[in-house]
Amino acid sequence: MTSTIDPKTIGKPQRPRRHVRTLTGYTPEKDASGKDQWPRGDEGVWRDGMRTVDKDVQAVTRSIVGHVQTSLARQAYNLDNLGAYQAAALSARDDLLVNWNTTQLTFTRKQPKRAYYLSLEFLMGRTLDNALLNLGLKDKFTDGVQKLGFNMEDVIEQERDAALGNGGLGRLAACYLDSSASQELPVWGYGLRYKYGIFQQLISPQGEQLEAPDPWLDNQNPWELPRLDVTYDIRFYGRADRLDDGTGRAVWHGGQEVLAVAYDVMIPGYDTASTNNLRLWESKPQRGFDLNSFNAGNYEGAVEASNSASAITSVLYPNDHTTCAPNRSIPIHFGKELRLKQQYFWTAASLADIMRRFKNAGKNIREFPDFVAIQLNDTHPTLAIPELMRILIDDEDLTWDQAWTIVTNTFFYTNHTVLPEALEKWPVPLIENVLPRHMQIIYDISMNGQVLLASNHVSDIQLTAFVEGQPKQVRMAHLACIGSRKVNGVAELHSELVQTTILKDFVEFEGVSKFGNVTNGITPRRWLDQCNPELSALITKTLKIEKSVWLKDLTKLEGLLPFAEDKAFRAQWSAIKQRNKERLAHHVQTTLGLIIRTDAMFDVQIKRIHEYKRQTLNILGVIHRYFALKKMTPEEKKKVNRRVVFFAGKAAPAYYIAKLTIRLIVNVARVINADPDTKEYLQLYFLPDYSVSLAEVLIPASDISQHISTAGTEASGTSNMKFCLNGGLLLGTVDGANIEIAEEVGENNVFFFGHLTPAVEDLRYQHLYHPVPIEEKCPPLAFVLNQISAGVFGGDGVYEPLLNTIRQSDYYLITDDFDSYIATLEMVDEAYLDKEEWIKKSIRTTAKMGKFSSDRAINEYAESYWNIEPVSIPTGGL
Ligand code: 26V
Repeated sequence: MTSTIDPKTIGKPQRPRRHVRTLTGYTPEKDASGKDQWPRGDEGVWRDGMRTVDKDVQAVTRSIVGHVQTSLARQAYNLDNLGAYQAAALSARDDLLVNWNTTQLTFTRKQPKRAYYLSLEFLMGRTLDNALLNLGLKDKFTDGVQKLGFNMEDVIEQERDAALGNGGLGRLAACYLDSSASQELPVWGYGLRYKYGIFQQLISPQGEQLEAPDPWLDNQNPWELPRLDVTYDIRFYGRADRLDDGTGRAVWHGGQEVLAVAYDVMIPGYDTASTNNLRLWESKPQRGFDLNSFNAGNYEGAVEASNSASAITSVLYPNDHTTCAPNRSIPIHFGKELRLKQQYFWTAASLADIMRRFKNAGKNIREFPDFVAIQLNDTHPTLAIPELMRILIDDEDLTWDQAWTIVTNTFFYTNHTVLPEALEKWPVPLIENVLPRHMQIIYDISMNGQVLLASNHVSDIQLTAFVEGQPKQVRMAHLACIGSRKVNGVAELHSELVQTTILKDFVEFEGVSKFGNVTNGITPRRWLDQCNPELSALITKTLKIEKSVWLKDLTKLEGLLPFAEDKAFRAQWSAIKQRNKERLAHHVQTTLGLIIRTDAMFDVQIKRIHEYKRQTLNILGVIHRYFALKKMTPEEKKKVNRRVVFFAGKAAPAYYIAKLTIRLIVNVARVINADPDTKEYLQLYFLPDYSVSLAEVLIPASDISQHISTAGTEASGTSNMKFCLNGGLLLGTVDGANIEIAEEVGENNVFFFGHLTPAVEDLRYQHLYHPVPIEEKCPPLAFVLNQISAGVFGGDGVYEPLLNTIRQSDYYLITDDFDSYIATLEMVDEAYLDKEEWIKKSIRTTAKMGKFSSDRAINEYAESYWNIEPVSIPTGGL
């Protein structure tokens, strides 16, 4: 599949065409002279001097109209969908604000222990629909908007995704915020307010991925509250002079100072007034421009410093990779000074803010860990460890030991990958230059670790925050581990791998009790109720309990199990899947102009494009199927299961092999979809610009989804949970959370294939030292590779580097898993042909997904790690 792209539009924000019209259904009151009296901004939510808790449809329309007039300064007579969205969002925001204020005031009064989730990524997606669901105002707004002459779905579609993340790690942070607020837990998120989120992906007619900026803030963002009064000065470079008074303190001075400005995003809980905060920092120059340079006539020099300050939060870094094979990888962070500055800017501003809040409460500094828990989302915020040491020693006059006790009782570290090329390492000279005081502290932490080691008679392990090499580098996972109270992975297998591979030495040194597991989760509000409203309604009707009950206790879904045996229920279940397929087909037709058949199995793989996730295995399987179909007689074809295969996902801009994979998919699609012999039985689509919003349309439509990473490489995966929750079956390897999903839903309801984790290392060794030609090892795969090389899908040799990754070291074991993959795909076909059995599997799968609610996961963090408790928030304001 290709989309036609006008090169002139690349890089330009996509603007919806405006259809201007008049607001209907609202008659303004008249004043004494007979003039129309339009309501103002927040009027709609106030009545008789009291804020109305039970906002009715009339109040909703009144408030929306008010915002059109005053906040947007637009005429009620000519409004487009975008204006209607903005006004509706501002109206919902009024309600959020009241709850948010109440929540924050309650925290300030009650002073509970709080947790802070530090994440460089929050992949929030759209907010309006979620805010209305959580506020319980969805129906009223839908009616109200309709009364005003608009359609709620169209209005919701106007919102741009807040795409401040790369993938799973960022979306997990967003799900955790939703669950924290829903569980009434005092948790704040801290991140960066990137001017540009993850790049927009365009696909050229040749199938190349092109990147364009994501100007998500171009339309005013109604969900953020600028806090121009909440600012901190953040220092870079300069000098750190140790004081020779025996205290170990130092003075850090000179260099560059940048201003951090806070923007707050309200995070409403579901069915509660509890509304938490996500604080995002923007970088700004301390002064508009440098007056000395300006006065000397050097205007360019005058704005240079200001540009360099603003650059810090200008763009989200794509999860990048080198073009080298992972076993020959070079450190990805070499020279990425701006990324280091982002990390420090964000952790320093967040810690300063946390410290200010703590001090305002009037507590003794020694009590810090009794009131503050800080979760490090991967190693990105690890600089918070030396930064807190710096604050405690240099500013608060504590001794090293006192400071270290506080630090190691405050931080918690979650690891999200064991892939060697994704582990952060920073060159020592770079840190020394940008953060001289922190480098001193990191050296001291390392040295203390060595001393402790020696005193524990541990001699043969390399426990240090550093690796040797030129230049020396700091291994951030080691620093995060040594400075934290607890360390966890994100699924059982992965947590085990963390302990036996990258942090093995620390387990020996610090004891196994420091290490744990919290299996990831997803919020059922967005990933079932919002994205699949029909299924949600059927579940509510069937369970005969309030929606708000099972959405807060997802294990209640087990009540669906007996209905798998009920034929009429199965018919309803399957009709909903069918309508979701049609909804997806409609979406593809309106956005890309492509017609998709819906009388087929929908087979979906949507995630970042990466060798370890093995989109290659999937596309090679599709090609294999294509040639098998071409060989069939018309009679044989009649028995075939029809499949529509969907791919979506972005490749890191510098990841050459991943981009080639996209190109291959697009060009295979071009050939297959046009082939009259096969197109009735097999269709293939690459949907460009994967996003949270696109996932919300794709997931409910899927019959089967693919999670086929090389065993041991996918830490958890969370889209696997989303598909299964929506009654899609899982085709996967024995990896990450797939394993726990199978444990819950039963192995007979998932399709597993491939080698297991313990075999991987041996197989890689054999590839290198005892290679067997593919023709011998796996003839069907050899045939597929040869067809690609022969140019059946065009490309003129362009795919060779991709094919060579398989023909040569085959690091991700395509040649080892291909046969069992194909055999399992055939089992899937066979299973799908038995419709009734398939639907039973689908119902049982949904019914057993309770464990994977992010409410369960966040409660595990709250209880076993952070030691925080829920705080109930009164409704309707204080
Ligand atoms: C690394 C880098 C390095 C270059 C700059 C940008 C960047 C951004 C992120 C990362 C780390 C990526 C680790 C990650 O995303 N892990 C995923 O985490 C999910 C949530 O736990 C999990 O479900 C996925 O399996 C895991 O791959």
